[in-house]
Amino acid sequence: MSLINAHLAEGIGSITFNYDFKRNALSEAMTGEIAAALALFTQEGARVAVIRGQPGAKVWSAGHSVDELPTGGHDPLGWKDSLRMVIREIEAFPGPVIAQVGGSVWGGACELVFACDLIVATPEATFAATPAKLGVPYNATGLLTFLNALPLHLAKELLFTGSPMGAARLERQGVINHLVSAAEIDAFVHELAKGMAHNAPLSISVIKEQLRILAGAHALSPQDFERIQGLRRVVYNSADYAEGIHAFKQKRKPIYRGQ
Ligand code: KFV
Ligand code: KFV
Repeated sequence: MSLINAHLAEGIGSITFNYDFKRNALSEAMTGEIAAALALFTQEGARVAVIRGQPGAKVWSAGHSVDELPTGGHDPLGWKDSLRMVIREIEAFPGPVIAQVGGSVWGGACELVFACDLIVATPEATFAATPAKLGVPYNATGLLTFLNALPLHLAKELLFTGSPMGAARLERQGVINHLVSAAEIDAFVHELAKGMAHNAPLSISVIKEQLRILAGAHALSPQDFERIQGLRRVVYNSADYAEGIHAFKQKRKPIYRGQ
């Protein structure tokens, strides 16, 4: 069974999540299919990609597959982690990627949306960034995605509370490009995509890559990098991290002790 539906027409590639029984969690299999679809779209000369949920789905995506967050001293968000890989594929896609969002968005799926080039959401969509609910030490490039998409205090509120934030508030802050009703969002996104698909693709792809490089141009000394990795290691080696993952699997509230 396919976890996504991929479709390419008029230079617009669309990826529709089809993994509702696990609430479109971004498992290795799921992110692998997204990456393969983006690669196929690139090969077929697609100008724009759209990532979307099924119409009417209550959950857009439940985020990283908690089953695949490693315990036992391994970095949960290392270079080869499936979420990290799919974020890089979205950034590397040579045209605009539009996130078309309805329903709730959780954890790493918030980052996936924020990594897209444009965001169109229904007024009912919500975003909850939940690493602090699970005890996960988010990684530096992942936080940079938040930092480049949101004002600092809004990013902190999302990450520290782990509570759902409504799309209207994010639209007012310029995080979401457009709020469109569920009845009209398909047609709206199609028009938006079509407009960009008719523009010069080389101009767009090089501007996108320049913006990525410029937005990521933060000098980090080897010492600071090692400090960040060391701090994160303490978190993923902690009893709290193991507790967060176990509690999720046992469908109960975690008890955190700060160690
Ligand atoms: N990973 C793995 N399995 C998941 C999952 C996830 N993130 N989210 C849901 N599932 C499974 C769940 O265990 C259940 O499986 C099925 O999907 C339906 O979920 O085998 P089972 O028991 O049928 P339900 O029953 O929970 O669905 P629902 O009552 O509709 O609630 C939906 C939702 C999204 C509110 C709930 O599933 C939920 O809270 N999911 C976790 C959301 C979350 O905190 N995600 C963050 C994951 S960690 C992350 O992304 C990162 C990078 N980070 O740093 O924290
Ligand atoms: N460069 C050279 N000539 C220009 C020009 C421009 N950007 N914009 C207008 N003209 C000339 C036009 O050729 C015409 O000359 C006169 O100004 C009046 O323009 O010798 P002509 O034929 O009389 P119209 O007739 O086009 O005026 P109007 O009907 O009032 O329309 C105005 C406007 C602004 C909507 C239209 O001229 C237009 O679309 N201009 C081009 C707008 C544009 O795309 N600019 C971006 C340029 S490229 C750029 O800035 C950069 C850095 N970039 O990277 O793309």
